[in-house]
Amino acid sequence: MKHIKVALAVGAASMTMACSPGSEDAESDPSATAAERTRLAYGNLALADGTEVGGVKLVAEGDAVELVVAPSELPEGTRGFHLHQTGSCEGPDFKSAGGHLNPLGKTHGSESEGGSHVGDLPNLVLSEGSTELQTFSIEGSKAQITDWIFDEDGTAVVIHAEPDDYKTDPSGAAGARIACAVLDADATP
Ligand SMILES: [Cu+2]
Ligand SMILES: [Zn+2]
Repeated sequence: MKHIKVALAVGAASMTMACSPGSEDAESDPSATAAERTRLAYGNLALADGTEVGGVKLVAEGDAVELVVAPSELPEGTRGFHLHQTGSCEGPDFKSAGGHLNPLGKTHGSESEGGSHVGDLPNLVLSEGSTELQTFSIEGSKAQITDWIFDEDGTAVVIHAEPDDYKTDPSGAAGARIACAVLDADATP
């Protein structure tokens, strides 16, 4: 009997040990990471001709809100990247998305004196064929940001042809709008 008890104890110990690497695996598994975060919205990124070029996902982790970009077949380059004030992506110019999301009435860009817009994000740097996820922090509390993003007319995510210079008001001199996604709280990837 004593031998059996020892064997059981060893068995239990090895099960516990087996669980530890298991939970580390879970942390590196993107779907498990997504489960720890709350998904607030999703949007399909489309070019002017309607071609889908990936997706964007708005997630909350505690009180922090992040925008995760999953590019797919986006042209390489360094590109202005913003939240725009209207959740509308009518091609080919995507003007329907309006200006940058700016609920606090600031000027454009982190290098401007009265900056920056809530919707101002760092340039999106894309290499050829990259599908690597890129994560951007949005400034503000979760309650504020969700109020701003899910206002009556919604919010869009826009990718531009040129880099944002982080100072030219109101658009960062980022040129044409080449891709757009509407953030939809009910959409799924
Ligand atoms: Cu923009
Ligand atoms: Zn701006």
